[in-house]
Amino acid sequence: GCFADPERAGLDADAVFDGMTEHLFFTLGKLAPTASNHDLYMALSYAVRDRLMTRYLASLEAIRARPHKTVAYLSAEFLIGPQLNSNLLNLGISKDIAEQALRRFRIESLDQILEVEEEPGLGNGGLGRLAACYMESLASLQVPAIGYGIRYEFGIFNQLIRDGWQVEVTDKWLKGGWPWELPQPEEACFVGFGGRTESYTDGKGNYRSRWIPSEHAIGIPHDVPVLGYRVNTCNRLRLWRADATESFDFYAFNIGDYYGAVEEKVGSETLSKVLYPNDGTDEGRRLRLKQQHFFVSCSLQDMLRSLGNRGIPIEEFPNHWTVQLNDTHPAIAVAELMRLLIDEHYLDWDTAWDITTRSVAYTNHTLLPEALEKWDLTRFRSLLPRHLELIYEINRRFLQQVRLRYPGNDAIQRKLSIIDEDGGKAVRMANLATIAAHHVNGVAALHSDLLKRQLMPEFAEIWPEKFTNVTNGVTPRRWVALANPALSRLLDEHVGPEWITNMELLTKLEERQHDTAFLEQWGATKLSVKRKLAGYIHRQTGVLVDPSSLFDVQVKRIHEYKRQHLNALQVITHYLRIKNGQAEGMAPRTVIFGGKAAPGYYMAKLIIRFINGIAETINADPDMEGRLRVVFLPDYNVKLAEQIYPASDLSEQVSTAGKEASGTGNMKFAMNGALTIGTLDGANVEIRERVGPENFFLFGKTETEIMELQTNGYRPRQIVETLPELAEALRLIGLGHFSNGDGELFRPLLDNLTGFDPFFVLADFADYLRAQDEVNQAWTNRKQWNRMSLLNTARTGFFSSDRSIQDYCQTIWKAEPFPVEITC
Ligand code: 26R
Repeated sequence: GCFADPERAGLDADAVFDGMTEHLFFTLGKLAPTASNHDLYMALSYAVRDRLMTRYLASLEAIRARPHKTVAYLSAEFLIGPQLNSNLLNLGISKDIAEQALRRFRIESLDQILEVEEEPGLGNGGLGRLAACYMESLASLQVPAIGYGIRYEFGIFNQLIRDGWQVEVTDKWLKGGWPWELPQPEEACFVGFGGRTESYTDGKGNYRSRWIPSEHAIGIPHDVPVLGYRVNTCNRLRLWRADATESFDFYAFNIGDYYGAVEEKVGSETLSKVLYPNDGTDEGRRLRLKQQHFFVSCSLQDMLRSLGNRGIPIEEFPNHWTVQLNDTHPAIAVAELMRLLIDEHYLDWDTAWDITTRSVAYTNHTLLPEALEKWDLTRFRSLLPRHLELIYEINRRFLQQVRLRYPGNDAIQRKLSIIDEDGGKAVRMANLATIAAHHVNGVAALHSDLLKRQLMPEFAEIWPEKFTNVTNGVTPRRWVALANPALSRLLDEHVGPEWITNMELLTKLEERQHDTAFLEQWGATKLSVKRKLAGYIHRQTGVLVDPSSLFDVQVKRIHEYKRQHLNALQVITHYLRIKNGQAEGMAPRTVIFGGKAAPGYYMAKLIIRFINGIAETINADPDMEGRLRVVFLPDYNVKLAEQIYPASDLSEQVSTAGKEASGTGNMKFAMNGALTIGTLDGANVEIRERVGPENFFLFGKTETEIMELQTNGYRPRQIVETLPELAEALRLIGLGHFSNGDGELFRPLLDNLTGFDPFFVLADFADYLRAQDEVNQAWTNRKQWNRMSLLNTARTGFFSSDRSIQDYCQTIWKAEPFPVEITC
């Protein structure tokens, strides 16, 4: 059937204008002559949203009518970024058409309207952004999928820089109204917490357990349509907002104190209030586990309900849903699915376990021990007593198998147990996820290998077929087509527009690698994009940068393992060489940093202060003019990232080998023609293999060498003695040269580096400088550089998230495309 009046959903300029006019008047209550840019943003967004609805409803209806396996992507974070431009692109409303409509409201460029869009910062970094790229690729590949997560009222904090320090500001992304969500209060779910369990005998004489929670929350789904590129498939992102419930005594006992009860309800923090900004270190906040259980329970209930609605028997669950756990944050799903199947749907243990293990798979995103989730046993029991019982039973059955396989090996049992018995007892979420999952995957070849050989060797021995790799990817729609229209035009011309859904076609660019005129055009395109970023930098920081200088960029969360301080030390060396008249042949550089530090991560915040201190000293020094500029761009987010990647010449991927699971920024840089200076870590390894070692600046110790150094005893102070340039840099820092004479400010950083240097910054320093000199050499031969840049774009099609999703579909999900027809 037909889902809407096609007249109302046209994609031409007149139809878009009519849609905007109608929404301005009827939805927003505004008159066109006095409408603000924000009003026009809202009007255009509503008009675009209308045009998603036909596809959205047709996609839902197609699945209802003809059941097909659907991917349920469970993630505590979805860093989806701005929506308007992405939806325009995927619908096929060109910038030109949008501007024709906007001109009738006296707006000259679409950019003026895109500028006012607030982005939902519902993620910390790589993990959340990956989930967003995967949702876009799933829809573009026409695979039925639903993303389940949390609608945080406050996303990742906004970052200000005051006196060189990071200051966190609440992210009120909903304040102006967010037009992309559809609340569905009629599909609300009820979730319990706390209380106790109770055993009873059912009508058939079976012993059973049931949970009597002491508290409840209601989850209200807020659905965000996710349209694929030029297809009818429009999947959804279902984000749960928590509402406090009126406890039962609200009606029964508190009648006399109605206002008191209301105040109590209002005062109780809602579960979906805020995203925890702790990327990397688990602060073990009780509310985090509560949030996790909340969204996971709602999501599983939703999946079971959809089977019920369609009259599908519950045993069929694994044929209709494939449940992917994005790290361990949703790993409570294992116990919650068991509870729903056994306690609420009365299945026996074996049937429930069979359903669970055939449905659930787990992706690991980090090996850092401090980021592996563990929950204190006592607190876990007080929040989820029934789940703990089920986990004990899962563990008992599993350890039974382990004993049979490794008789008398107590150590292996202790290591594999879901319950950590050393020190304070705790529940290990990675063990729970691994035991239940039919597949466990890492996110880059090296990472998956280390996962198998270092983090989980015993699990891998028991279940070798379970462990696999799916290398991460990024969506070329957002990260090339939208972010870099200038490059996209070049690709359209020389490869044909099909590259956007088939990135491997970009290898056709290689035909041009010796074409001087084309390489000049390639360089000119990059320069035009750099000019725009230079303008932004000037407006944001007051620093004037030369667009023709080498743009050397490191943008990502601030973390010691990512080694922004290694880069900062390189900058100081560069500065000293200029100061000492040893900078002959050193090309002008602009070193750009961006990223947020977790608010409780002292060393990361000090690194931000350090970079800003260096920037202040260097940018104020007349000797540096035209030679070196340093910029820290505040509030790095998706919107800013879209400006930065296309304008970069050099991508800094300098993590300690073995620490960065994959990285995805590295892929965005390379696709946009930046060359990488990097270690053999995460996906850098695969990027280098694909672009060719001659088009990649490699440095640093390998993961194995780092391990050896660690076991043989590492003495960073000795390294300082052998490297005069490093010693001089450290001496200046200690004298307060980058902190207005305050020699104490960066003391903790210096002590850390010369004392322990846990991330081997000094161990890699000399080789890093050597590679930076090579960068400088290569940049001097601009034709050669442009050729290398072109080859980076030409050869990184593999890192499209379309390829990642195809891998997941084939090896893990056994899910297939399901084209949606619209019959109007
Ligand atoms: C436990 C909690 C505090 C927590 C720990 C760690 C919360 C969030 C994280 C962030 C981790 C899991 C993360 O974002 N990992 C990143 O995942 C990316 C996508 O796979 C990788 O590219 C990146 O290398 C990895 O650090």
